[in-house]
Amino acid sequence: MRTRAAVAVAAGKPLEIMEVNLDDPKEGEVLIEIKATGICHTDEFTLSGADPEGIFPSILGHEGAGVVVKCGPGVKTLKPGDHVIPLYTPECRECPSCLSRKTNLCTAIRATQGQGLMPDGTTRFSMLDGTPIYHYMGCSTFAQHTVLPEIALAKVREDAPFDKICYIGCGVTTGVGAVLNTANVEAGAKAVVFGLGGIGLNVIQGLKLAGADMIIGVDLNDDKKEWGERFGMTHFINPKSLPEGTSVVQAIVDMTKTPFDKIGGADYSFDCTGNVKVMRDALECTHRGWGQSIIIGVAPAGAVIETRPFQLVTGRVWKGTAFGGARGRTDVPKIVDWYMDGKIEIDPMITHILPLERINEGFDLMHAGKSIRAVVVF
Ligand code: NAD
Ligand code: AHE
Ligand code: ZN
Repeated sequence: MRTRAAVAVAAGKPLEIMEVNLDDPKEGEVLIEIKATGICHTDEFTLSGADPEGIFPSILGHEGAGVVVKCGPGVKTLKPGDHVIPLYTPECRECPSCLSRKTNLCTAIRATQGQGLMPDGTTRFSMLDGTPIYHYMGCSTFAQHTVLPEIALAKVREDAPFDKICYIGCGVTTGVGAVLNTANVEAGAKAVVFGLGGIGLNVIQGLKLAGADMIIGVDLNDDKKEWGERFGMTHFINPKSLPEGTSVVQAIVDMTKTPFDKIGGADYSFDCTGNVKVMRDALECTHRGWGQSIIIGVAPAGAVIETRPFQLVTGRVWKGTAFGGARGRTDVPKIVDWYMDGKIEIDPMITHILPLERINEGFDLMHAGKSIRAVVVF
């Protein structure tokens, strides 16, 4: 068939809207009509050329929601008409990782996914002249139709609006899950969130759910203060506004001291910037003996994190999380329920709705710090 897509033709170039060929789903695969897709900073990261796995031409997008159109041979758990959310972290329930119960990082198809291919090593998309177009994160939601393996689709309830629940395909689950699954934050905790964008605000929302007492937000953009407060942030720091000679680490340590605890430091911190210097601050502002820092941000090719090993010797813990530690087919339908039951918010974070033809404006809004999530509707 033919479908419409925003194609990443080369690193650093705007996406090009074009008709593309899409082959039928093969064994174990499913053809989806995408109804809505969010634009995540990770799409921008790959488009910029900073992703070591970036490959072009490709169809980016990994935060979608849609409807099953057609199932390939052997598909057992889905049928045409089902509402689904694509999963860049699939859940096969059979691989060593899934069976370990220690991680959500299913390894069934990770190798081909990273090469922009379906599990059989081929691509379903091509240009009208036959040039292959690569898949992205196994999802390619910047297309009106796409093909995914059955294990990379979460079936969700049919009364949930596509233009909101698409955000559960990455940002919401990543932020809320980092708090509840990865850090396992307890009531009364003091936490710091670095970067108050589409992920950081969901970390704040997760911290509120977990009953954290002190939620400090850090961002270079003062507009994010109001945004953080809207979801439960209790204190805001703009590192650029600190008095000369006061580091962001010192400011956080001072804010978290009490008459009883004169050491200070956050119980938990979360990096939602992808900046390795910020990651270091996020670790070093946590409490001696027990502080945990969770890396969510994705850093460019070649970037490395550093700290004095003494920071770890003295009990701080550095962790990372992908997709908030969520097992997609199991957890995503529950998060959709949380949204539909009013337990978590999504609507205010969807700041812009755009047609596919204007998708590049969504990237411009992100660069300008003017959007939380821009969502493309088909
Ligand atoms: P975003 O652009 O919406 O937000 C980033 C925020 O960080 C902005 O508010 C920006 O002002 C702020 N910021 C940038 N540099 C900063 C600095 N030095 N100090 C303080 N604040 C700073 O991006 P997003 O969609 O929220 O994504 C955030 C990061 O999370 C990206 O690196 C993205 O690739 C990554 N991500 C990771 C996962 C995962 O599973 N691990 C999932 C989704 C996104
Ligand atoms: N391709 C990059 C890594 C990108 C990355 O870390 N992606 C996260 C999800 S970001 C969603 O917005 C992830 O899921 N990582 C686990 C995995 O298996 O990719 C690189 O550096 O090579
Ligand atoms: Zn994402």
